[in-house]
Amino acid sequence: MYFRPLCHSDPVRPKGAVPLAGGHAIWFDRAEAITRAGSQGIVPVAEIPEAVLDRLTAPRGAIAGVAMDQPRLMGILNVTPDSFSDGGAFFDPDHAVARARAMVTGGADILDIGGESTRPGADFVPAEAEIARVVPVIQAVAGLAPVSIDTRKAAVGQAALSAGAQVLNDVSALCFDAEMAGLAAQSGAPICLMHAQGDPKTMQTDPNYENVLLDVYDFLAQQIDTAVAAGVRRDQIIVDPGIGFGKTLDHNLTLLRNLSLFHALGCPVLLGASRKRFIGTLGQAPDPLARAPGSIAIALAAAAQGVQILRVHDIQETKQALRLWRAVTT
Ligand code: HH2
Repeated sequence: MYFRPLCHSDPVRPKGAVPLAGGHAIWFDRAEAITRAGSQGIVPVAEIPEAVLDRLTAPRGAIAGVAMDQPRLMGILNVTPDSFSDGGAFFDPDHAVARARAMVTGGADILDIGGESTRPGADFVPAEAEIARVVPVIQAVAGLAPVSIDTRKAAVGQAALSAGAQVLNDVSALCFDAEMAGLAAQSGAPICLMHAQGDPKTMQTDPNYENVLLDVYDFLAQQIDTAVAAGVRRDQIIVDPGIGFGKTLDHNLTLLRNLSLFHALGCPVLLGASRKRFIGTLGQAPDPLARAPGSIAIALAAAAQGVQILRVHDIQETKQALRLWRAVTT
């Protein structure tokens, strides 16, 4: 049985309401009980097994010194020639550093730096080339904010940590490079485990699931166990359902409507939906650069479900929206 907390942010809480993940704004007093046969209805908090309730309510530890008690912003910095929305714009290290500064000034809590596009159809980048792209930028910006390295490769992760990065962001959740779990364990760096079905090159060809929500949940639970078995501390693991990675529009929407389920994994939840294709489709915005309003709508919907880290391109705009959201929810 799975339990999806029904999240509220109303300042008045009923008796028996409990905080979601120890956060300030979101609480719940009921959850939807789910099995693979379907929804089993809504149950009060008292009927949620103690171990599950503990995971749903326990405060999360800080990630690279950033407290996880409210939604935090991870600013995207793609040092690539071919990323789907900003490919080439920050390939020049000087442009990348200027962009990082602007994002920190705009309110980014963490900077996520990547040297390999993982958009659908993207070409593989060898580790040496990826290192050459990201290391100079990490060295230049590591003093501004905690840096996360967006890579599937342990060699790149190692070089990035040596250059001053503090967080590993693995969109393959340890499936691409077997050395990644060991690197996280030995370095003590927090690691984001993201669900993807298939490889970027082919992942959008024919994604299919028995039950997208529960399949993604079970996969993340399994990869948390793999990481913990390799010596990674559970409180240093972040989970991410991987919007757009081997998912149709309906798959993405099902995950987004049910994000709060992932809190039962007991780890901070990260969401990367910014400017992605489904926002263009539903928001009628073919140009990825025109997708900030839709991206912000999704960020607020995720914040309302207690998501702790929002990975976004448009930092200043999202920060403003979150400030206003908080002002009327607390
Ligand atoms: N999405 C992208 C890359 N890295 N990491 C996490 N944890 N979650 C995500 O959703 C995620 C990610 C793809 O987006 P982007 O970096 O904007 O583009 P590209 O892969 O083309 O560089």
